Amino acid sequence: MKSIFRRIIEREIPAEIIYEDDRCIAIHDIHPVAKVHALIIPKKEIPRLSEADAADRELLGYLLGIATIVAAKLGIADTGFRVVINNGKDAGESVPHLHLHLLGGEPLGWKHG
Ligand code: DGP
Repeated sequence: MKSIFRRIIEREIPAEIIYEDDRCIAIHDIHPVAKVHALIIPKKEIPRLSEADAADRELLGYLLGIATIVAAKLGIADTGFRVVINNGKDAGESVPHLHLHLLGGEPLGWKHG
């Protein structure tokens, strides 16, 4: 079965697209937990970070670079932002298609800091 993000990439279901290239897509999260909450999603379907292999390392770095571009596009590059990957049950991962959360637009709490 296709992941929800695969369906967004293939335009089977709508999303607010912020950025797209041949390797990834960035969309607004449907359930934002911060004033600005975007998702950076690789088109390659890696279930989660712990299942990325050595050949995916360049892509992982690429996604971080795109996160900074998306932060700039959303106007949060100067005020600050956070990039998060939820991996597995304890992290609250709910979509098994790797994605980066980009959070900002307001001061962010840090319970585990
Ligand atoms: P995670 O818990 O790290 O697996 O995050 C999955 C995120 O995906 C969650 O913040 C909500 C978001 N999400 C789930 N379904 C959709 C959708 O159909 N559209 C959009 N834009 N976001 C979605």
